[in-house]
Amino acid sequence: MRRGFTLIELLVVIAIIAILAAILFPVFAKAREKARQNSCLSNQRQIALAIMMYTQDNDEALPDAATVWQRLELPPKMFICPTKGSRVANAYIYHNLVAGLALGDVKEPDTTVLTADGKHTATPASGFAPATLDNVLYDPSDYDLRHSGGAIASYVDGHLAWAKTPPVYSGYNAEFYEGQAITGAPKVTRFDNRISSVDWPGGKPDPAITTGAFCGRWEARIKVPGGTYTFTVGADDDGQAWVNGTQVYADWNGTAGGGTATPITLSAGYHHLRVDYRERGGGVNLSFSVSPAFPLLTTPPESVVRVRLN
Ligand SMILES: [Ca+2]
Ligand SMILES: [Ca+2]
Repeated sequence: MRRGFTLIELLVVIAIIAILAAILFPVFAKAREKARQNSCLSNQRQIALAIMMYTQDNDEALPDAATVWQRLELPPKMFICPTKGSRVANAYIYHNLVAGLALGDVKEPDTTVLTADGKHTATPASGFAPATLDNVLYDPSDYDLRHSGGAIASYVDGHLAWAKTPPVYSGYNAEFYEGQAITGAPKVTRFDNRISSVDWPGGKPDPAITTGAFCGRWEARIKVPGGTYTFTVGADDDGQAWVNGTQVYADWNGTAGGGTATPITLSAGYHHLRVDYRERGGGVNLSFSVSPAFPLLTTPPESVVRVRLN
């Protein structure tokens, strides 16, 4: 006798199919996102390459932020991230703090972002005028964390990586000297993300500095919006700061305290900053601030895990 499916059997089959679908759909969705991510990665690789080719023809200077996107002769589809959707004509951002720099001035090309997944319209923090160029990376809030909770970025050395929070260029060339004067060859040279004694275990900037009396010097090429700035070195003993050779903070009197800040008006663009610190002994306390603050000096140090993609 021919027998059809009972209602129960039919329901069981439907339930099994529903369960399988529930298990597999997220897998399919992830696979689709992975494919979109790969397409985005490939776009950014081409964009980074185009920027580097332009740089080579431009006396080794990176393009400026205002015109970078017009200069890249790439098909428009290269600027579309499939995850973001085709309505956004350019889903990428170019790092403002490397814009216009000579390649040789980028001290850590392997950790310095060139381009990244960005929000269509950059949103610099208030007060950072002149500011609102589209598709420019001003600060970490401009990253669009659209790929698995993170962003893909290209770096100045040519590699690409995914990170939850890609770093923003920020740092100083630091030198440390033993003794009370900044003379001769430094005992330690390194790259610091900020000027502060907070990270110094036992009050020593480096294990190579063994004496209680030592000096530190930090130098950076800073990029600022035009305005009047007040630089302050908080030092328990002595600190001083110079911008383009003009002293903007003075406290080199050999005793605790005693600093005077002289505000300086700076044009928009790049300036040279130098900060000196002298520690005579006892407590060690160093801080540095600029008012109004600007991104180079306020970005937190890079401590993010990056996943290299090429
Ligand atoms: Ca002093
Ligand atoms: Ca001291």
